[in-house]
Amino acid sequence: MSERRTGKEKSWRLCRKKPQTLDDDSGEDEPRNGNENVTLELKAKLPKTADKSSTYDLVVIGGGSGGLAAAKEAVELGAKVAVLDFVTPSPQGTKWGLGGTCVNVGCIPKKLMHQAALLGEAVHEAVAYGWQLPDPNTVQNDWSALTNAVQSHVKSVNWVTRVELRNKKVEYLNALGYFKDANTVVGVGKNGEEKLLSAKNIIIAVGGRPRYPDIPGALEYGITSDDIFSLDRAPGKTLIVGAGYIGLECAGFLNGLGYDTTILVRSVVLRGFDQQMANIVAEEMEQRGVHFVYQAKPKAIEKQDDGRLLVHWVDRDGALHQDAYDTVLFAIGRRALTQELKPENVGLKLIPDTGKIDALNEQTNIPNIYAVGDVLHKKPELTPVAIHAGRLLARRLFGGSHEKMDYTNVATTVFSPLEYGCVGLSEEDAIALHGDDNIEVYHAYYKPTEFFVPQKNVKHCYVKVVALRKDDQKVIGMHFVGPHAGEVIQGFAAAIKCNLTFRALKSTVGIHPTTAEEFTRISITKRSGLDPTPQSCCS
Ligand code: FAD
Ligand code: NA7
Repeated sequence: MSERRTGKEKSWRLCRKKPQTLDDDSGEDEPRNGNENVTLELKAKLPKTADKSSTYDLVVIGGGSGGLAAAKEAVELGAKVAVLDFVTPSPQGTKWGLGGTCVNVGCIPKKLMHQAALLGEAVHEAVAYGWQLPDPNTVQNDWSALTNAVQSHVKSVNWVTRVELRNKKVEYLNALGYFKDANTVVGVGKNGEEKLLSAKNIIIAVGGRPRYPDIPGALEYGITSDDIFSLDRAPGKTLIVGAGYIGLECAGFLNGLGYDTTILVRSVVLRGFDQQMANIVAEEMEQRGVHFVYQAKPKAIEKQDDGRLLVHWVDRDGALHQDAYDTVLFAIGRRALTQELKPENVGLKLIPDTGKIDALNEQTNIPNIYAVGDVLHKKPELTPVAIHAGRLLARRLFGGSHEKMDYTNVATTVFSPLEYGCVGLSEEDAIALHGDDNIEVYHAYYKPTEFFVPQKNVKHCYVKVVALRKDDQKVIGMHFVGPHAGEVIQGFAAAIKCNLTFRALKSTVGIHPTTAEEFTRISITKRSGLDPTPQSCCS
């Protein structure tokens, strides 16, 4: 473990020569595919490193959510830190700047596209509220304007991130890192030039990239979430392969933007999530026009003479089907980028198949090598998880802290058109863990006030609380399908962290009229068999 720095050393750090100037062209901030019109002109530069070798308290491989959080925290605590970040272009040639998945090809562009789709829906609602608009059915989204706007924002975040690293004196290298030995990382720049970085501690924060199925045509013609947010043409009729978090979200916003969208579901929707809630989400999406093909696996993709993609798939009975699409997007899970680190050079153990790292308290089997974020085995693949774990790890390494990351009760939200937020256990996991007799499930359908005037379908607005049956009924899971689910569930996640009981939830006074208050009004147990449908908005 690294020693802590004293206050004296800290002031030395603050006075030492600035480690970097942004004066070497990395070229990584050039416009992406089809976004030559991106207005923000960035002249970002790589730090000029005079030496071919340097020594650090901490080298972080991967400048995404977890790596940057750890690096910034470590530097605040007086450590000398370098971060390597490098994006290998996708098979379709898409690349991006500093900041990792969330900022460039994940949470942020996804939420912006989700918002774009919600606004399209709002146009129709606005008319019911008296807004005088052109016929909403003639209103269309301009894909190129949307991707340009999204990419402009992403570029601005890339830039701010680089400036922040410079200001905080974190040394940044646009280089692909691999292990030479347990204390040496080799950084390979774009031009192939190698730099050695010696480090007392190394954090692996390389995240993952989308997987492709091993079928003919997948790599040539398919795209993934790496490409969709900067696609240089409107996606048109789209097939999404995979019905996990990313597949459903992409299908949701593409359908909302007006594109004919189909999801190929191998087994179930949103595996790992509460299946009753997952099916409500899917049913709601289906009602909006998303097509679901269940129990189907892709077999091949061919390019037709007209440029469209002919997709062949097999159903559960082995029968073959085909249809033509303009875009095929794979969302079949992500691969950890650990093989590229040359783990064999240090004896780093990886989980076979997934390449993930099983690290107790983020420490790998090599004592001075740590890992945070999406590379971790059986940990939630979420940005705030990576950030929190990275920060706590840096505090333990350089700040004398003993606080460990708690990976339980992490809230999340699927940004499907009608969002699904949850925290804690699913109903089935709660039953598996505690037994049916020891679990009480409360549930209710509800009617958001804002849905009445435009006569929006309330059929799928549903809340569920999973509690233990004994004593004050500790709440162990909360599930919400409805508008702004993420905003609703976040505060309840804090309550669960504070050992929320059903009794405390029921004694909480709601805010009326909101959808979050439905959790405070919930009273019908599934066990009772009573109808959970409300008679009025205020019943
Ligand atoms: P990353 O952010 O992936 O960063 C790793 C970085 O390391 C990358 O820049 C990579 O290029 C770089 N790298 C890899 N190998 C090397 C190497 N050898 N040398 C140098 N650099 C390397 N999470 C949420 O919380 N909310 C959401 O709404 C959400 N939506 C998502 C939507 C999509 C479409 C996707 C794909 C993900 C989403 N996520 C969301 C997940 C979130 O993006 C990840 O959990 C998070 O980015 C993980 O952070 P990380 O630091 O582990 O890795
Ligand atoms: P997930 O959540 O692992 O979902 C992957 C989906 O793809 C899931 O429905 C799988 O079906 C399906 N899948 C997996 N392999 C195949 C193949 N070969 N063919 C067809 N379908 C397949 O991954 P995501 O990419 O959606 O999300 C990853 C994380 O990113 C997520 O946890 C968020 O936190 C952010 P299955 O259920 O296995 O049958």
